[in-house]
Amino acid sequence: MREFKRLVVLLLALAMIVAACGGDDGDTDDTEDGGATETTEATDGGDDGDGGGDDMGSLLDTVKDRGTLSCGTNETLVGFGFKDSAGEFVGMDVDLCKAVAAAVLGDASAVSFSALTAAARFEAVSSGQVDILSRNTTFTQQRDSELGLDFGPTTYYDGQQVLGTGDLFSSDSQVEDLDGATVCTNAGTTTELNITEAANAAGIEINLVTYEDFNIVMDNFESGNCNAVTTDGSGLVARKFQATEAGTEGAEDWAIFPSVPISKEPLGPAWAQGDALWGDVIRWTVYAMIIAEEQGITSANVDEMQANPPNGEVGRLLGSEGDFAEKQTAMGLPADAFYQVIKQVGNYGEVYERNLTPLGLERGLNALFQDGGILYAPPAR
Ligand SMILES: N[C@@H](CCC(=O)N[C@@H](CS)C(=O)NCC(=O)O)C(=O)O
Repeated sequence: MREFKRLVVLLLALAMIVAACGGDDGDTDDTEDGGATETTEATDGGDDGDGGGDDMGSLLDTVKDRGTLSCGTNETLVGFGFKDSAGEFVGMDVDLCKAVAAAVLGDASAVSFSALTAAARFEAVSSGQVDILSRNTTFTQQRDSELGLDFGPTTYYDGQQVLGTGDLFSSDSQVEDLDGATVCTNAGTTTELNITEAANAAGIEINLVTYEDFNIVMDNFESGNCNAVTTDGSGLVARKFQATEAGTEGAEDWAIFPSVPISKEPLGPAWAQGDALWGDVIRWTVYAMIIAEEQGITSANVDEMQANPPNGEVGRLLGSEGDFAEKQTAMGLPADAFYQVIKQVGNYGEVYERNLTPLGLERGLNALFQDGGILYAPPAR
């Protein structure tokens, strides 16, 4: 019976992903939702949706038994998920997977990465191919409630913008300036619907063209087939950076606009719905990195901080000796889980500086709340 249920879950999830590839998964259009509704009950993570992941146990145990974390990420997005010339995955989303592996397994390198396109990423979660999806993925109502996913804390607050060549556009350009333009993006994203809505609101017509692979989107932009491309602002900054570094003609004049993004794109990790323990582990790994930045704990001083915690929160977070060693073990992790995260991967600020600062991305909204941003973690108490 369970096997049958799992098969139905998988088939329905597949059916919906195929639908998502053809358009976008964030569509609120009635027709598409009709297909998705059926999937709602079925893709609840393969369990009864009671938060226990009861059929299969928690992924926490699976990952511990396997000895590696399976992470779905991007391989073409510089700064977030990118496979470098040595074949190594690097970037902020990649570092989050390393942090989870450090917390659970004590080894940030115990990760097996799968490179996923936007259109393929959700099936990789529902089929169990990956334990965690960390691939510049926007937390949306539909993905959370209908696609069988749960989302963790936002690791990068983003918003959608447009990239155009410097001869036609400037940083002061507006959506209205896209009237009659061919605008390109990748399939299976929030991006498609947002730009369509923004064009409607501006009373203009655009010719929206989607490709599954963002490299193809950029090829078409560079060859002039697309007048503009649109996606998360961070992705546009990353692509402009990459093209400028590669000496692409005119790339340094490419314009990113409008200055106020057309959407909210809170990016963060996701996993199969209904596994409360696994959710706690991912959530608190992210929070630990944020709290570490708040408390001034870095990969360089974490040994000293663990040995002589300056206050209770630091002691609890790092699983220091004595009364402090309880918090992480209560959630099935080693007492020093977050010490390992900070030692091997770094605090949020270190990870940001390593991956995103070189692209010219300012902290902005992604600064700690006490620095004027909106990053805020609950207390380690
Ligand atoms: N955050 C959006 C968009 C995700 C997305 O696929 N973005 C594109 C543009 S940043 C991407 O990852 N492309 C890969 C690349 O730029 O190489 C979503 O979750 O739907």
